[in-house]
Amino acid sequence: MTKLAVVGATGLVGEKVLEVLDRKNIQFDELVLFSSPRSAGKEVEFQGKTYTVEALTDDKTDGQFDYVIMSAGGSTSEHFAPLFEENGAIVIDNSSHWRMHEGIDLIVPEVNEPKLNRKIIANPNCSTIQSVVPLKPLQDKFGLKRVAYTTYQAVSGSGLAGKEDLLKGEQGEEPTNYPHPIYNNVLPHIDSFLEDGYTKEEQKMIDETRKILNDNTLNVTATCVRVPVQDSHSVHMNVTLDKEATVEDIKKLFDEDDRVVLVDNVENNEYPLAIHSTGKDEVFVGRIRKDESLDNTFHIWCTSDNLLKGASLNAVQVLEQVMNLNK
Ligand code: 11C
Repeated sequence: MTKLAVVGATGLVGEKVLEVLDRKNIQFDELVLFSSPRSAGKEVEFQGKTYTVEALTDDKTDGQFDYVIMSAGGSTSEHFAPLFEENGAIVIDNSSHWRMHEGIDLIVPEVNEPKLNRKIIANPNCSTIQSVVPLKPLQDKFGLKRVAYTTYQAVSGSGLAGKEDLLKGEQGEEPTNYPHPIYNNVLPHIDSFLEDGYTKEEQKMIDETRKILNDNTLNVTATCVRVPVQDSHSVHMNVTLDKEATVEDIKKLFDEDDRVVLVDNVENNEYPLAIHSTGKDEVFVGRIRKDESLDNTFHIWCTSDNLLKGASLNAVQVLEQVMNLNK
């Protein structure tokens, strides 16, 4: 008998988690849906059954859960994930709270496997997830020396509030989520600023890339930018390899690797696009070029659906991975 809880079931990511659980036909016997007190009582349809969403309270963590997927923000995860863990569940957490904690696995199933020293597994940041998927085959074949990211992130990364700000701008209204209008604009600012001038989002990409690729000495830098796009993040990666490679070597590697989809026919204007990534599970790569200004360095353009591979799909893939480990 397998019992699963989804926390944050009525949020943008939570709704997608339910969609992906259904689409991938993940097998479990009992499902409980939790939300904030504000959304408690809402009814949600799943596989022909109506579920009433419950407010999560401390006593409900003792519900004999085997697995819990949480998409409810950092402070909820900080408080409730250890309670679920103490009560025997494996928790897959979408927030940034636990990612860099010692002993907590930070997992992208195409790249690494949980060690389960703790029963909380962190789902990485959406931009990091789609980036490490193509970086892994490069790391294995050629070694990585340096990665410089520039991101072009969709407003759905900020949840419903981000989508509302874009809509407000379209209607000539002032933003309420971002500090400036996102409509007709580009904001070099995601999450709060740190003392060194980087944003938390940039620091997350740097730290999480090193942790997932298991290389604390990898040189990584990032500039994270919000663009007026509804869904799907685009990431430019400037990657310096250890071993000599050509553009053709990299294209061949990506073409033969199931973990990414190569779209790179510039003569037909074909390259990865946010609008083609939305609603798809895959990570798309293209515009592979040599950076002639540095030794053994390449440009790569990468797109993926931030709510799917960047969040819900990755969480459900982690669930499948741990269910298989537990078999
Ligand atoms: C964004 N990447 O687009 C963020 C959303 O660390 O899980 C996810 C934040 C996180 O705003």
